[in-house]
Amino acid sequence: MNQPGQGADACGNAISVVTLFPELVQAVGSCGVTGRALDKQVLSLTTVNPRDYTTDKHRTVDDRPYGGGPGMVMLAAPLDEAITQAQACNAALVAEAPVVVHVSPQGEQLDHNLVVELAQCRNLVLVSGRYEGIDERLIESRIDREISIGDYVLSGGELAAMVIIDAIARQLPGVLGHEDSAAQDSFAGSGLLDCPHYSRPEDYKGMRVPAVLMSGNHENIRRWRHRQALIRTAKRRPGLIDSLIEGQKLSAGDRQLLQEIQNTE
Ligand code: 4HQ
Repeated sequence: MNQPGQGADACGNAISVVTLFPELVQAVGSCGVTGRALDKQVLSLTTVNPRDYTTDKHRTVDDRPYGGGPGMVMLAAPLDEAITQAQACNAALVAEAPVVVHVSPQGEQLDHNLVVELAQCRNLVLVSGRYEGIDERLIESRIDREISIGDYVLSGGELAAMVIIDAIARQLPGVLGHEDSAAQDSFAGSGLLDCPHYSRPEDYKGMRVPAVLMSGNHENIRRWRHRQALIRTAKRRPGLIDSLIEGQKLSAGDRQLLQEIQNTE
């Protein structure tokens, strides 16, 4: 399907989003890190509107739910055609088989590990619904995986798709500079929350920058930042610490440090 020299290597990761609001989704590609990923062609972002795959005069994409109740359901047929088109868009750019994801509160919850996994998938179709959701038969027949960005309800899947796209983009090689590489992100290396950050001025309304950060002693600075990350994670997200201990991801030194922190409270 792909010409030699084209396809996977030339085009990086291909993401195509099935959405009734393509301009909303395209906005994620118009600035910042995600914009740079498109400019550098390590990412391609296309949108397919299911409304363009309707056959009736009113271009109907939704209808009332069988069994009654409030709201509308997105019809299977236009989505079916739109997914096929989205797969064709990606296939023109990458050789890898597509993974079709439905963004939905019923899906598995997004976290750093899932983002890394999705970033390794070169061919992603994100299906973003509106109204009460999409016909279950479309999910059964066309969706490989359902992903949620959290336990709350959005008015549509577009923002969830954009969250996923943004998180993937910063994992792609060459998108972030060396300084702020994704490997240095909170979660990535250590699985801990990030340490606090400071910039000029040294004194802001009487609040001073911690002296260690002004010391020029890089080993002390590294240790202080790591300690801060541990303290914050233990205080704010004790569950994260528990899973790190369970997965044997904390060094003896870190566990010792946590003991000390607990004892000094
Ligand atoms: N949606 N994580 C689309 C969400 C959601 C979430 C609500 C998805 C409405 C139609 N998606 N339906 N949370 O709230 O992914």
